[in-house]
Amino acid sequence: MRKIVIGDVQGCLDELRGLLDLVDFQSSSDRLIFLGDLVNRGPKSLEVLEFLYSMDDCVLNTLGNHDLHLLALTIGNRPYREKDQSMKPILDSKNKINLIEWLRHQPIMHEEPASAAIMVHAGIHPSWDIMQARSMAREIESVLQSNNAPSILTEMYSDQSWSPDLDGSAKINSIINCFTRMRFIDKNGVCNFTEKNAPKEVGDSLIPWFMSEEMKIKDKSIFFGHWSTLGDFCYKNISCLDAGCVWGGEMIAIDLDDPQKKIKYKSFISR
Ligand SMILES: [Mn+2]
Repeated sequence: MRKIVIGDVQGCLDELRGLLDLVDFQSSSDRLIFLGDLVNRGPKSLEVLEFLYSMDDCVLNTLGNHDLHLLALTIGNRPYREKDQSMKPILDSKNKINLIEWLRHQPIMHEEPASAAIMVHAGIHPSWDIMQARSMAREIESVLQSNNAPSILTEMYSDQSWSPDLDGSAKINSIINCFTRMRFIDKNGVCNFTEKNAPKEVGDSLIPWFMSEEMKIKDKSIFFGHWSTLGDFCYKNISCLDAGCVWGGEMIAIDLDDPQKKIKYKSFISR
């Protein structure tokens, strides 16, 4: 059984179908692991969700910030705004409840033990070891699937960084931010959620989370998306698979058995 990992889709259904053709995807024997941000900004968010929902038994998605934003608009109390318009067809869909329930039951972090691989949308805080990362992920997943989900989803819009002394909603917010929004940290491990550029355009005061000398998880491959300005990028055994398809770049897939080989599909969107 092949395990195929795919970077950010963001409503780019046509490119996703093109990429699946390129890798000769077979739903009867292959598994797809998405790195989050299935929806928003691109032209066909509803169609992407419907397509993946229809293949539920061979698909999983590590939740991204845009996926959580969709949950906040539907089961949370986040008000709809003009910039959410690419997700309006989902909000108006007759199938909304099924699609949203499917999405809210997806993991925050996924592991493939046979490949010693971890998948997350944005990152894992360098100070977390694997046991801590697992327990944080399970905590967020159980909250998202609980009756507390509406308030958590409504309150998650903060730039709360990770700190071991947090508790309550500040702790929940910080864990969600690390898994789904993190790019840079400072030398004290404090997350910066505003800088979105590539590392070479950013001063020395900020480093990518995965380059931290404090990085506790060293013996596993980590695959993440979210960082389109970083693009197709590897550092040691840590790989970014978001090459900004929705911004006119490419969508990337890898087979976990041969992760060095990137399969790329050019976006139909012009830059
Ligand atoms: Mn993202």
